[in-house]
Amino acid sequence: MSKIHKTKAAKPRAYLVGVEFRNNAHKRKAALSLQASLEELALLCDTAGLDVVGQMTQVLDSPNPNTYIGAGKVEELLAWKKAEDFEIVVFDDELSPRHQRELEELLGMGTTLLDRTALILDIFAQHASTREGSLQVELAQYEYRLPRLTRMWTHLARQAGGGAGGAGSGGVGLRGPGETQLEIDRRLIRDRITKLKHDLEKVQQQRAQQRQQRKRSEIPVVAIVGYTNAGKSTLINALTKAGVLAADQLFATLDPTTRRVRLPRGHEILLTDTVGFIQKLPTQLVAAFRATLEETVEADALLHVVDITHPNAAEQAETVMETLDGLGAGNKPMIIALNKADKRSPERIALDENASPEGHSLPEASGILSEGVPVSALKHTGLDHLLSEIESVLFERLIPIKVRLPFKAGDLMSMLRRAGNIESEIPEETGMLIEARIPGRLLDSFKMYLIK
Ligand SMILES: Nc1nc2c(ncn2[C@@H]2O[C@H](COP(=O)(O)OP(=O)(O)OP(=O)(O)O)[C@@H](O)[C@H]2O)c(=O)[nH]1
Ligand SMILES: [Mg+2]
Repeated sequence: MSKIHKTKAAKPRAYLVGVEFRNNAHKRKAALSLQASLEELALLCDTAGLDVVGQMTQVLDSPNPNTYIGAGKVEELLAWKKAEDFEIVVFDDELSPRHQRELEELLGMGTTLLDRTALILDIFAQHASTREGSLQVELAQYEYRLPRLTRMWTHLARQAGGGAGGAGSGGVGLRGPGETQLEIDRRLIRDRITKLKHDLEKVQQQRAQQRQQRKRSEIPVVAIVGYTNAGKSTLINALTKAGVLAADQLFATLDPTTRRVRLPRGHEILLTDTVGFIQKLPTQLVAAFRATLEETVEADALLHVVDITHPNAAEQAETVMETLDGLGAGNKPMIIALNKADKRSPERIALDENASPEGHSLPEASGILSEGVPVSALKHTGLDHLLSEIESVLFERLIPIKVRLPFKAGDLMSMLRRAGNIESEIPEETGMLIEARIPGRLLDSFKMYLIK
């Protein structure tokens, strides 16, 4: 195919590279197989507007110190570049700054090298719609780029300078004695990072205040969590007419939306839809999105939405649980929605039941999924059952707890007497050792003092 036929509207052509390590130290933590992970990478490319034209894989003991993949594989990659005429190469794992540099040099100008992290950051940048969202993504992007800054990226530094308090008007007169352009670029980016953090802090104070108000209103907050594209936004729309964008894209939602929902037996909750998770979620993103993720961390309970029709539903649920643990939200009361039940035709279920263990992962294989409520957010089925389950977890079913409450926590003591069942109280020097049963919505209030 000749370049002459390419129009401006043609999507950039991308080629994927995935590596599996035999050596345990380099093994991926995520449970997905190499092929499943590359399929997900292709979806990420699709969401980012890239056209995937091919992929290569390699099994290695450990990464090549210079080029990540072996020298022979680099040759093969260059040959494919000639044959397929792609302008972007995407690695499925995060490349170190050194690997990035070496590979960029070998690929030459005119080929952009991305890794999974850069791709996810790019999608977030495209989808950010609020000021807070944009600030958070920009911060994550600069944190990612700073150690990887090469001459190729000096234009980015100039953009960064533009926002750093007027310091960036061409950089003329800024150059200190003996400072190279690269050093100036690094400094401008560091300045920009400082400024972004400062701006974010201000925006986030507001959010924290709103959350505080919600807490005081005593209406329990349920955060919808789940793998990206599981149907979280479709579900909040079905339950509340929230009007959140739902799309067959990864990371369609970045900014939290909260709506009030009345449960079947009359209790009320606040339901929050927020950003989804994915395996190998970039650490810079988790750090930058701390405020957004607080919505999840501070919730009274979690509604975990699983796309039960996905071949890797169990691994995805596992990834979500791991991410929640990492955020310190792993022990909250959880209601599981097995979504897209409308897609599970009888044939499909039969297929799943005969699947080999490493082929289609049976969702049932993952313990938590056996307790889920089948729903279809799209067709509005199972929703009453789901709401009823939420109501019972938050308000009706009692959870046994053991807490050491200091005397100064008198408000919690009276909360226990009012809404819980106290089973034993043992006075100690500084407080009370208490065994009680409480409704799930109160668990979060006691987490500081929890023994069991
Ligand atoms: N068949 C079927 N499709 C669904 C269902 N729920 C959601 N979908 C589709 O799944 C895709 C993703 O839905 P979203 O609601 O945007 O998913 P999300 O979890 O909010 O995804 P992100 O915000 O991108 O992380 C959309 O194309 C929805 O139409 C369902 O119950 N059945
Ligand atoms: Mg969404």
